[in-house]
Amino acid sequence: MEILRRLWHREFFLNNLIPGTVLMIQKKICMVGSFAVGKTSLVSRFVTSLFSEKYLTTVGVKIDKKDITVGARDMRLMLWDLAGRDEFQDLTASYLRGTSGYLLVADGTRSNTIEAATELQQEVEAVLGDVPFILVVNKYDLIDKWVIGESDVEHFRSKGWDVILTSAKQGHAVEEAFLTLGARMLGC
Ligand SMILES: Nc1nc2c(ncn2[C@@H]2O[C@H](COP(=O)(O)OP(=O)(O)OP(=O)(O)O)[C@@H](O)[C@H]2O)c(=O)[nH]1
Ligand SMILES: [Mg+2]
Repeated sequence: MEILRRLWHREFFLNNLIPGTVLMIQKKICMVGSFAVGKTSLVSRFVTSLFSEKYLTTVGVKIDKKDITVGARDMRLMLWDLAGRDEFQDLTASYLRGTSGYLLVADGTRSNTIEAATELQQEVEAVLGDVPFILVVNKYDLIDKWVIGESDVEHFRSKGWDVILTSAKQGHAVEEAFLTLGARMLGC
């Protein structure tokens, strides 16, 4: 019995010494927002540095992972890229289970997507409670066609929201959005 106990302690000790295994914090985050705002493109830019002009709508959910470092801490993000929706559905609630934070994505060229984001945020908060999220207004490369202006962004910032303007196409501020969410989930 004593030998077994010692062996167990040795295994536990070794496991905890291997970087990236037991000590790695893992967090599930969700991409939430209307259709075609660029949720999949943001994940793809962040994980593989690639972008495609082709629109392939997401069916159900696609899960990716990416390891990041926030401060001195390594963290594994499990990225749940949900199908676009303007309204909350029961399905969303089941996908959200266990989520530690989310990117609420809108398309700067379509005002209805920011309205949908505001409503979705309330619905998601009703399920998850007060977990960190970032409002991501995407397609910054099309700024000339944006209908979401400075005052709208200020409005959300004045509510205490983090707002980040991104372009999945050009890679602008995409990493910043995910890393900021990572930092918020660690309470930074
Ligand atoms: N110009 C520009 N186009 C973008 C950007 N991000 C995404 N797109 C385009 O917008 C379309 C939709 O992108 P997706 O990433 O599939 O959007 P989604 O939110 O995942 O869509 P659903 O899965 O249907 O909800 C595609 O044609 C992309 O190429 C961007 O930053 N700039
Ligand atoms: Mg998608």
